[in-house]
Amino acid sequence: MSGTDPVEDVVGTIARSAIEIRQGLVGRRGEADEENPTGDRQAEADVWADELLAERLTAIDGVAEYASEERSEIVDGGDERLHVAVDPLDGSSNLKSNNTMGTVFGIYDEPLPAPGTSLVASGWILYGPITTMAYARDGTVTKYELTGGERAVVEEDVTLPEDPFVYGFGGRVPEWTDDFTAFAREIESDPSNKLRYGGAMIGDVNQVLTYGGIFAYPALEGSPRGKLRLQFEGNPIAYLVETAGGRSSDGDQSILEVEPEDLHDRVPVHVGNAAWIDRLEDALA
Ligand code: FDP
Repeated sequence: MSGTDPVEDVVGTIARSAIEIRQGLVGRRGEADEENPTGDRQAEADVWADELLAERLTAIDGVAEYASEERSEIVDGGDERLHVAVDPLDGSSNLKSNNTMGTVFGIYDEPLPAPGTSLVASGWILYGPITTMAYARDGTVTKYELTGGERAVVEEDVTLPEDPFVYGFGGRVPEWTDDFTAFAREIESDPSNKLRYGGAMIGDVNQVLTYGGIFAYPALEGSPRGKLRLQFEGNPIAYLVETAGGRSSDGDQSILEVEPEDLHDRVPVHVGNAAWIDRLEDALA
């Protein structure tokens, strides 16, 4: 496929495929007999959505590489400019209980693994009661509703609301560090703040984009790099939240500044309103 704007071709293809992915979840809710490269058990739908996106995205003129959380090797698309990293089904452990999930994408202009500073666009699809997309490019975030092959703009120039009040923190509480626990207790102790945690990063980050607040999957005692993957999850959501006027942090610096060593690197993730991420970094310092 070749249009005049390969970034737009990639995003359009993901948006159209998302409708099919959503429909294709029916009948694919079982477990595959495999683990992904970071050791998570894969659902049948993870493997299927990954194969569908790999085939479609590498067929686009302008796509040099396709990489995904669900496969160890990068798929080579030829000598082109864009390097696409995807989490085909984020939160797929929610499939069994029929709860929220998403598809996350980052479009880099450097070979993978690449730092978040080389992202040219990123976004996510949210499979909620309806299917929506949040998309960051050229310094602006747009929200869409996806129906059939179409995408309809519902909000342009999206920014995080000024008065944050939702929070969602992943990882087992006994495994949080003392400093993170102290920060979480401080946020919880304010009666105007509310817990919003659904177990799928995209659902939880979309709460923050909608109402203002913070989402974190922090460093854990037994897992100092946390759980979430830098290329496929940390960078794309950091890029979008920062474009919407928020901040991201690995505990110390913007996630976008983290230099990757391996395609499947993990990173502690904290994203949200700047004032809360500032407080978090002070608490972890
Ligand atoms: P999942 O394993 O279901 O795909 O990175 C994946 C992710 O879900 C995130 O969407 C979610 O925020 C996190 O893992 C949940 O992890 P825990 O099971 O440790 O709570």
